[in-house]
Amino acid sequence: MSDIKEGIQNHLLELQLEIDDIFAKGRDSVVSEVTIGQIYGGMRGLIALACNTSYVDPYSGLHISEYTTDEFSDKLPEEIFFLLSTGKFPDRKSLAEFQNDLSLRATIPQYTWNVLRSLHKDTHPMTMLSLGILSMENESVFKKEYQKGLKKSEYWEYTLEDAMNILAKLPGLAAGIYQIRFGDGNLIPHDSNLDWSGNLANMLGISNDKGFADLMRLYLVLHCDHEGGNVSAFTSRVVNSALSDLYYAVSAGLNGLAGPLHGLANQECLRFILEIHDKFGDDPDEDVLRAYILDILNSGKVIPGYGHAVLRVTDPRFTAFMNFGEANCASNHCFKIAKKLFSVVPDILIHYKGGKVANPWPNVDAMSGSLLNHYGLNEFDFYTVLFGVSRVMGFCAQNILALGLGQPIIRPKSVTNRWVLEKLTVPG
Ligand code: FAM
Repeated sequence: MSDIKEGIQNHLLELQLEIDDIFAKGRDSVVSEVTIGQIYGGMRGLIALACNTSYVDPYSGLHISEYTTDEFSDKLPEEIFFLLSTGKFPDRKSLAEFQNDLSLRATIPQYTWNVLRSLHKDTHPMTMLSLGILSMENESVFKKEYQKGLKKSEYWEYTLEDAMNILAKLPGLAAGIYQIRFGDGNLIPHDSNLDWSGNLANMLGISNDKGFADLMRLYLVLHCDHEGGNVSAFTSRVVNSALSDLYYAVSAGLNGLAGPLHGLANQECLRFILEIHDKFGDDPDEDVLRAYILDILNSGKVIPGYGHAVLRVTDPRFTAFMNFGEANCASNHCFKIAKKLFSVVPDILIHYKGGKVANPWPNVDAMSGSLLNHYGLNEFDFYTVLFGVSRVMGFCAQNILALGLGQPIIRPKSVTNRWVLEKLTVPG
């Protein structure tokens, strides 16, 4: 048995013991009540899911297992996937075994390239990523084994197989999409001497600067997971809970990530920064910037990169990117503007609409695009693909653990307006 599989098996036993303890202490205890406002308001704040890969504390941000963003941001994505799915970092031997296994599975079938090359030239790269994964669904090991007859306790093992196959192909798939959509269509081959993010950096063929490979590593680490209730992770879990295999579930999650209020926000952020650069140059005066921000707000638009559904502080992932920028691209015009926005926007949002903005601080997207721009990755439409490559680690880990814990199909109850009105007029 591979070390990652053994690690997941042990982790599942620990998690199951915790759940047994929780159930023994109060299976019927109430931890959250739902208001009518929440029913009509995106279920915000409703505690209705368990997710053990990561959690987001409103004040200290993303934690994977018990590690804070600061404690894992210097790792490799492979180590992060190990942590997400086993609850522990791998030792050197387990990491090498895992990397080798991924390398052996990296080849992408020709029919996937045929599908991607046949699309309209304006197809969004996120559509291509989602379709690329879906095109390989026939390869699902889970599906084949399920058709032969699988025990419920074995579901996670074949889902792990699918996860390994999908993860292994992602850097090549993303880089190939970049070449087909924005380059000359020639694919740079996978190099088994490079690690996962190193391969992505190399196959994109944008920059030989070591800083670019370092940025890809950091990017793929910081976007990996954000607990279970966000649009993409939840979508992926709902789809997989019907035992649609991981290819369907990953593709579905990516479709959610493609929305402008979720993963697409990062491309909006850089567009916004470049607009500021066009209007006011490299070093805009803070008062000019303030007036510009107020104009945008008064026209009813949001300030990209600011605000969050859960966080109530500056996103530690933003801080990690800002530190990277200070060290590697402090003189870049976009980085300088992103930094200046950080000193101007929160104070405006705190007072805007009488304090209605729940979180006036920057999220991860406020900085990431400026760093990509520094290394010459200027095709905004591609940014969410990088986010997606990373976030697939979270989708895979969440689904493996949920199946391993025997979680059932997800099926909350919806109600009609008439039902709600009756409930209000006839309490109880
Ligand atoms: N600029 C202006 N107004 C904002 C705002 C911003 N950056 N963030 C929130 N608000 C407004 C929001 O529009 C709402 O106003 P209305 O009630 O009039 O519609 C009010 O403040 C309360 O919203 P909230 O409770 O603070 O935020 P939500 O939890 O509803 O939404 C976000 C969270 C992220 C969708 C929202 O802050 C936003 O639209 N931000 C800009 C887009 C963005 O940066 N998205 C990135 C999200 C990122 F984390 C990711 O998933 N990649």
